[in-house]
Amino acid sequence: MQQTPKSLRLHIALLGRVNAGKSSFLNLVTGQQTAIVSEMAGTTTDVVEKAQELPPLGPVLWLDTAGFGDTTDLADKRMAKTARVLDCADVALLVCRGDVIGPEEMQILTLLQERKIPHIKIYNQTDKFAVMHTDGICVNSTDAASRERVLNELTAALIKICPDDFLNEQPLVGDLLAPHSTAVMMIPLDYEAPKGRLILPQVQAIRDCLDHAQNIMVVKEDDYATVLNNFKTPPALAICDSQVVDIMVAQTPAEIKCTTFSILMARFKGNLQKMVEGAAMIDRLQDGDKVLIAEACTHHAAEDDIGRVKIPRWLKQKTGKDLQIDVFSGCDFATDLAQYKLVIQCGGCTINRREVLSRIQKCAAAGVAITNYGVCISELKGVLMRVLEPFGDVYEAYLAAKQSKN
Ligand SMILES: Nc1nc2c(ncn2[C@@H]2O[C@H](COP(=O)(O)OP(=O)(O)O)[C@@H](O)[C@H]2O)c(=O)[nH]1
Ligand code: SF4
Ligand SMILES: [Mg+2]
Repeated sequence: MQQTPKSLRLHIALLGRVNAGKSSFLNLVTGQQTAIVSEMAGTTTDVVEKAQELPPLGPVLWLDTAGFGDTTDLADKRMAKTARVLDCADVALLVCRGDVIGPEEMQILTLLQERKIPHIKIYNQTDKFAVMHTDGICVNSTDAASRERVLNELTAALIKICPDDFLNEQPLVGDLLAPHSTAVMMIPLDYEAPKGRLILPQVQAIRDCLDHAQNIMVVKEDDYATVLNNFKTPPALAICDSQVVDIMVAQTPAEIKCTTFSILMARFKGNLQKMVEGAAMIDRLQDGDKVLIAEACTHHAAEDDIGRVKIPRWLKQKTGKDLQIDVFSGCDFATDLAQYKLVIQCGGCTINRREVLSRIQKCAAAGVAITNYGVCISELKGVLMRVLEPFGDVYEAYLAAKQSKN
């Protein structure tokens, strides 16, 4: 069975003090020995991830963390990893020993409040501790027979606190054209294309059109102009890979709206307006300014890598400025963001929407503009305005940002 990608799952963080029973709780709800359980404090070191189908909620990803209150030598490292979970958690479960709310639980509650992460209290070890509170779920994680009751209570509680943008997801493309109209997708198959398949944004866009009763024509770039000519009724939207956006724009009549897969993904999995406002900053870069290319994973960089080679080259050509361009890759985001004028974030195919939003928030807090690869490429190729036409508000915001900055 094809699994839902991690990045599209509801991320649920398990937080609590050491030995509260976080790992035991995970094992109970997944019905498997997913995480190591032990009386020794600090048994869970790295974050343990476990995917599960949790009907009626859908696909989720559990993130089992090291506990708060760990006094071992590795405590700081473990806590840094736990803190990173807060960047991507859509919701959290605070696992308590009985209903004890001590300093560790208070620390967690403060962190969750600061980051506006909704949470549920799990009063665990109810076989050992009497629980006086009623604002959570009472559990004995060692009692496998209680699994069904706990799952029912848990899913009902999760549905109540689940962020609205997760339950009522922004369509990827389906809201941009009418039912029964047609989208043309231009998909180049260069050496970077994976063998024998399409990449996730392309597959998701096709699926989203079908979900919205729309038709799709998929073409390679060489046939695009001919296929457009053959339509009796022009297509409602053209979508292409960012790398060929200039070819698409040059060959698409003005009355047909067009955009890129990256721009669709930036809207679906983040905040397109912020990314577009960041791109408007490119015109204002000066000699000596620092730009950060932020890759969300440590992928194998190709010789002509888009983030490490092409974007820096185009950026220097377009601005004519002597820019200092740093590359930062991995799930950590650079800490000293304030030194940069602009952050250019990768497509973030391995991270979820919440983590993209966390990165946008961190940039806002540091007063740094942020854009992403796809939006930046269209700006550097001089076609961003054209490919933003399908998005009324964002198009206006881009014009305003350009005017205010020139
Ligand atoms: N009696 C009882 N023991 C539990 C319960 N939950 C966890 N434990 C025990 O508490 C210890 C710590 O559990 P663990 O899941 O590793 O805690 P974590 O550090 O929060 O992940 C283990 O010995 C578990 O068997 C519970 O509900 N009842
Ligand atoms: S787009 Fe970002 S997350 Fe996806 S492979 Fe590239 S660097 Fe990794
Ligand atoms: Mg554990």
